Formats: sequence, C-alpha cells, structure tokens
Amino acid sequence: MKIYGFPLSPFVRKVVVAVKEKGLDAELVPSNPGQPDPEFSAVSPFHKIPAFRDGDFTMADSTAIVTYLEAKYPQPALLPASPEARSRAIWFEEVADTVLTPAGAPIVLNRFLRPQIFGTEGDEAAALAADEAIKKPLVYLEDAVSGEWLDGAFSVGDIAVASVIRTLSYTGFELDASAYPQLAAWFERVQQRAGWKAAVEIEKEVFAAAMGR
Ligand SMILES: N[C@@H](CCC(=O)N[C@@H](CS)C(=O)NCC(=O)O)C(=O)O
Repeated sequence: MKIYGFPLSPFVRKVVVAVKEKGLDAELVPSNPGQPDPEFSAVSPFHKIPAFRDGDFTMADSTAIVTYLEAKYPQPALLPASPEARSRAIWFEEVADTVLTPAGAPIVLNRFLRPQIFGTEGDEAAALAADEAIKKPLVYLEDAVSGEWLDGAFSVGDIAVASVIRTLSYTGFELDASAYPQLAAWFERVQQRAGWKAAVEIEKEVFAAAMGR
C-alpha cells in the first residue's frame, strides 16, 4: 500500500492513523499537490492529498480511502456496526473535515505555513479571527465527548478530529484544559494509542526528511 501526501494535512494523517490502527503497513510517499509528479498525478486526478494505491486500486479522498480499508480489513473496526453509531462516527469525521479544518486553516496558514515553510509573512489578524471562529466547533466537541471516546467506541471520527488538533499544534496551539477539559483529556487518550503513536513516528520521519534535518 502507498499513501501519497504530506502528513501535516489532517486528511493525510487520518489515513496514516487508520492504516496503523489496523496494524497494516503503508509507504508514505511525500507528494506536493502544487508540484505533482507523474506517479502522484496517476492516483490523484485533482492533485489533492491524500491519494492511495493498493495494487491496482487507487483512490484520492481520505473518507473513501478509510471506507476501503474498513471493508477490506474490518478488524479492528473503525466504523461501529449499529446504524446510529456508524452515522455518528461519520458525523464526527465530517465535523473534522468540513467544520474544524476550515475554521483552523487560517491559523495553520498564517502561523506556520507562511512564516516557517513558505518564508512569507503571516496575516496575524486572520489567525486571530480564526482563534475565535474555532471556538464554536471546539465547544461542540467538548460537549460531545461521551465516555472514553467521542461516541462509545474509538472510530474514524476520533481519528479525524484528533488529526486536525495535531495539525493545529504545529502553530503552538494547545487545547486549553480549563476551557475544554473533556476534549483535552480525550486528546491525551488518543495520543496514547499505539496506532496514533506509530503514525506520529512516520510523520516525524517524513517531516524531518522534507525539512532536510
Ligand atoms: N475531501 C478530501 C480533502 C483533501 C484536501 O483538501 N487536501 C488538501 C490538503 S489538506 C489538498 O490536497 N489541497 C491542495 C489543493 O486543493 O490543491 C479528503 O478528505 O481527502
């Protein structure tokens, strides 16, 4: 299996964590959507990351890739069996992908990507506005944590939300445990998982290589 992308992307990390949670191995092929090479272009028609290859099968969307992994390697499950719990797991994945990620994007762009990767000045006003905007989904998630995980069993929803929070951490962002005690404790639990830790090791290696360290 090959995963194309760069693990700073929460979508890419979602797939890497899912692979490791399932005890599988995949090669992470660093791929830049802005400078697509032929191998990456062959698996990602719109040059989005992540893209994925398993033999002849290719896919270029994190949700579709995790759906494939779940169907092909059902254990350990990342989608619960009951219709209600499965729907809620995908709901949390969608909250991560379509609410939390866009809310946090100006923070990542202006406090990490621009100053540290692109070598340009960040727009701190935009980052400050995003600091406010992200509170709404964080408050929602704080109230949503039920028991150990976001909804009963550990699922792709937990992976997707935690993945966005890790991407934000590159900017110095930390979950404020006084404002979000349940969510901060939940994030600690996610970070203790073997699959998460294995994915973070891969991320560190790829990142260090890309930065020439
Ligand atoms: N729905 C897609 C979103 C993927 C996505 O937007 N990835 C971003 C990186 S975080 C990307 O490839 N951006 C480059 C571009 O849009 O050209 C997924 O879940 O995989």
